[in-house]
Amino acid sequence: METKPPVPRAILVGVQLPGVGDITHAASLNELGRLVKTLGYEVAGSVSQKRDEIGGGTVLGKGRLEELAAMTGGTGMVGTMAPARNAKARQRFDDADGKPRSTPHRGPDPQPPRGPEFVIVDHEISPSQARNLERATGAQVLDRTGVIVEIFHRHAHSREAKLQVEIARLKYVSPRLRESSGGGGRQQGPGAGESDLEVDRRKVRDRLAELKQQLESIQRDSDERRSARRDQLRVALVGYTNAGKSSLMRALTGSEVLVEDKLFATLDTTVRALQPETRPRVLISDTVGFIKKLPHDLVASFRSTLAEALEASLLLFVVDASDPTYESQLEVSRSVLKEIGADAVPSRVLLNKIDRVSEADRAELRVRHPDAILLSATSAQDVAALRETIIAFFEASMVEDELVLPYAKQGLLSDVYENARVLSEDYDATGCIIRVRGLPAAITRLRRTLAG
Ligand SMILES: Nc1nc2c(ncn2[C@@H]2O[C@H](COP(=O)(O)OP(=O)(O)OP(=O)(O)O)[C@@H](O)[C@H]2O)c(=O)[nH]1
Ligand SMILES: [Mg+2]
Repeated sequence: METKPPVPRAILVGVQLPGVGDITHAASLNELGRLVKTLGYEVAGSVSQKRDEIGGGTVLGKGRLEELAAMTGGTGMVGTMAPARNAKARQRFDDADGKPRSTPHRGPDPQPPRGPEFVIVDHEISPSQARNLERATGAQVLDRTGVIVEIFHRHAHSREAKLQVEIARLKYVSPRLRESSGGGGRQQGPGAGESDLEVDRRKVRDRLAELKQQLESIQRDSDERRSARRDQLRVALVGYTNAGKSSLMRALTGSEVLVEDKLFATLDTTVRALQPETRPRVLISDTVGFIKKLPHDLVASFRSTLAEALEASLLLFVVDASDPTYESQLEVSRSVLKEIGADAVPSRVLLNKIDRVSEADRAELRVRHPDAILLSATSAQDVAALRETIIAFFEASMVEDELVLPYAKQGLLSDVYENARVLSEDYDATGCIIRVRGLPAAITRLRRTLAG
């Protein structure tokens, strides 16, 4: 028999605040469910309540809290008499009769029946609210930020992304550190006089400083790489998570980037040349996706990953047009880009996954977004048309000019071919006279290299 660990189960908790419509509220909970599934948990149910604010000790009112506790097998009580969660030897209760299902400390139970182990709140909650909810439900409590940070943690591949996520994670975890339950708190030796909690916090601070230093040195390298690409033709695919950025990246560049029906499949920026290659070539970058209520620290830490987008000449805003909340996704993407200062870059909206949209809805999309491009990443024809649009965009800002390549510098000819389109080559006494078409900045740089 297979001995796979059981899939953890989670109950979602949402509070519908004044001004938030039913559809938006439901979509947000639905998205939280997808995030939770991305973590590998099963969604076992949800509890939601209309309230004026998220404030208050337990997020939910008393009645809803009891309802939630009944689902997880908790006591529903927050008082200090209620047992705080203890991950290893937690007492589990049957949903129906409230009796313990297994006696703790009796060794592994082969198939212990269990209630959902996680309660996941669709808002950012305070450490004390989390603690109270844990007491009442007997489950481990995470909020939306915690889930996103955890997904980022699992999906980060490059060293830069890993460092960025580790920083965001420590910033998230440190205020949630609490006095470890195991005894005294005071200790001997270095750091004597500090409580365990103070020691933990100091370790976190030291680690954060160390990580930031490492990140800065990596970022210096990638800044250099980026500035070397500055006068190249660059397009960044940006937009909401799962919109199809990586699918378009694959289709446009023939690269094997990861495409998955998961939120935050991509965390690292990938840069590849548009295929079939153009002269000068166009570089496309695939970027990390955005999401509603993206934790601020993550936005800040991904600023450098998104610097790629900032320096692009053209942003392609990818939107999943088959998603009923696509308008708000577009809004979120715009506001994140504004936050990182990329709102001045020329952009085009790509309404993707149009193959899933009915003819009537397509007509409406065209009316609402007359400047947008309707397409499907799965259609070769649509992708070819997008390629033409990209080329035309750059073509419009290109100029024709003449460069002189002295005979002594023939080695630089490949540099010219890389960065501009060569229209003709003529030879005279001074060297090679090359007529080129390219971006003004690229031509200026080439002229400087050839003369210097
Ligand atoms: N039907 C249809 N599905 C698509 C289209 N484009 C992408 N998908 C699917 O949508 C899912 C997400 O696609 P990705 O390309 O990974 O999306 P992404 O924007 O890179 O997502 P993240 O990296 O998570 O931010 C995958 O299951 C794709 O196969 C499309 O035009 N039509
Ligand atoms: Mg992706």
